[in-house]
Amino acid sequence: MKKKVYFAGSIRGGRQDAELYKRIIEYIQQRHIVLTEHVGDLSKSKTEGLIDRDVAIYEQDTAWLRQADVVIAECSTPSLGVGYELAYAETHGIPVHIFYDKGRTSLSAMLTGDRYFHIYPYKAEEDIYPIIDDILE
Ligand code: 6IA
Repeated sequence: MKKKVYFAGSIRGGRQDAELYKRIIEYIQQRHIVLTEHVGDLSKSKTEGLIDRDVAIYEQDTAWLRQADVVIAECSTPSLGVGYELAYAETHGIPVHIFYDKGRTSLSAMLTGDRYFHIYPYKAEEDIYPIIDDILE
């Protein structure tokens, strides 16, 4: 069955992993629906947005989170927005799966210490995809 996936990745926290997000999103889209395709949109600048636009972004993203079957987050680049989304998903009972590159990131204890989250430290990008298959099967 097709699942609705909320993919979370850094935007204003820094766009250095945007290409990685794009590849993960495209992988998931082969069989499922990604509600947050813009997270992997390389043409969008991280500073884009005005305060009133930000209200619309917040309203849209939290509505998508409530509808999602699952949240998948790539957390190698720290992001306040992603951290907020993960806690929001937990509060709403949505399963949360978190990936990070253990060679370059030391994940916050607020994530690694929360037993609600499923956390996958990975060594190489190709390790991510079979785990995503298991999560979404
Ligand atoms: O604090 P951050 O900006 O790094 O937070 C990133 C997270 O918040 C992502 O997982 C998104 O779901 C959400 N988010 C942050 N900014 C936006 C946004 N900006 N649009 C949609 N979701 C957002 C509009 C322009 C953008 C495409 C560059």
